[in-house]
Amino acid sequence: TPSSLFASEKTDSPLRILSDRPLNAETAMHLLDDEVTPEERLFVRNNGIVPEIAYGKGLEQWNLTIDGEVGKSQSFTLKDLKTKFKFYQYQLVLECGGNGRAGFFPQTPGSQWTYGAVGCPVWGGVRLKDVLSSIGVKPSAVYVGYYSHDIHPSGDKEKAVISRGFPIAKALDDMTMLAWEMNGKPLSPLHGFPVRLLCPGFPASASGKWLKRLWVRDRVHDGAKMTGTAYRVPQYPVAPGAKVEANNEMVIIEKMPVKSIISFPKSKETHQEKKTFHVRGFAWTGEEAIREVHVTYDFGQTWVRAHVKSPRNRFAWQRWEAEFIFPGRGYYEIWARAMDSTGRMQPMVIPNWNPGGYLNNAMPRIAVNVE
Ligand SMILES: Nc1nc2c(c(=O)[nH]1)N[C@H]1C(S)=C(S)[C@@H](COP(=O)(O)O)O[C@H]1N2
Ligand SMILES: [Mo]
Repeated sequence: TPSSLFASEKTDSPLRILSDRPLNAETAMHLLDDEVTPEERLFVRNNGIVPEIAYGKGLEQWNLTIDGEVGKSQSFTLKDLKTKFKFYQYQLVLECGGNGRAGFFPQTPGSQWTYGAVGCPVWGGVRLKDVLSSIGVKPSAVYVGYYSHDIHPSGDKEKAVISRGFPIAKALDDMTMLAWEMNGKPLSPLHGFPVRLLCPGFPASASGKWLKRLWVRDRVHDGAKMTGTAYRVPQYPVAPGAKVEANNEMVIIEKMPVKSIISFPKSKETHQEKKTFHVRGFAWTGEEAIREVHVTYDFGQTWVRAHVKSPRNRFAWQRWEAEFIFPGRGYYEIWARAMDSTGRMQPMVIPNWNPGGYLNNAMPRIAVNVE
């Protein structure tokens, strides 16, 4: 039964389970050191019960219906998607809007993600734009909302677990995909088999898994977890712990902020005095690209500029690497600070407390003992 499928898949995996019903699991920061995140190291964030289609049951009947503000509603089989449109492979960051939630004080409800609700696999599929253009998008189109096959934790099959979306302009961006492959293989059950959305640069909640329907709408979508406080932040900064009026004072999260991880070395390792210290990680942003990364070993007094590689494509994370020699023995902390193409940098402390605990992009930190 679907409920027995909750946690079984990832229990011997490198992931740390935050909850098993529904399954939420993240990756330790030092296990995110691969340029391309392998499937077993990609976090899992499920709002409900994994549907049977995820395991291939009923695959022959599966299709994706697109309706609403389009020239002609149409249902696409997997074969249609595979044969009628050009295939693309893009490396795209997938990051939960709640990644880093554990840093907020006062604590906010929801899974207490630390650094690991992020990854950057290579996704294969088609551009949503090509599929939409094939049936025509009406000038009245404003937003695209997705519907999926997963089941509400209450077991009520009529109730959508999560039905979010994005503005039509984002739907028509070259990098917004309908994907059926991750790292050259069919999507795994937990990551959305047979077909999922990838809406890079937006919180991963926009990247619907186990797709059933896309509704092109003449207004902002109002499906499950689109309204109220879900995936919204206050329009203006508020004091930690403040009450915020759900719909009036909050806005839907769109672009994700500039952020980085330190993927090597692991925190709390020992390093030999006078030997060159090598540190590396990845940086990404919902904007165009990463411009610079700096690291500090003395709480922000001295900054070392990292070498930053170009991304494989827009919305892929970028490798950064730095090296230096510690001034002497002792306890050090390494902090990394990325800056993106808008000139925005990661803050030093936890920024912008908000009731949902979203968008903590404070600098990542590790400890090093130098002997
Ligand atoms: N159908 C469906 N799509 C979904 C979700 C879900 O619960 N159901 N979770 C969303 C959220 S909140 C996140 S962060 C990402 C997680 O994707 P992953 O589990 O493949 O890492 O999927 C998104 N798409
Ligand atoms: Mo998420």
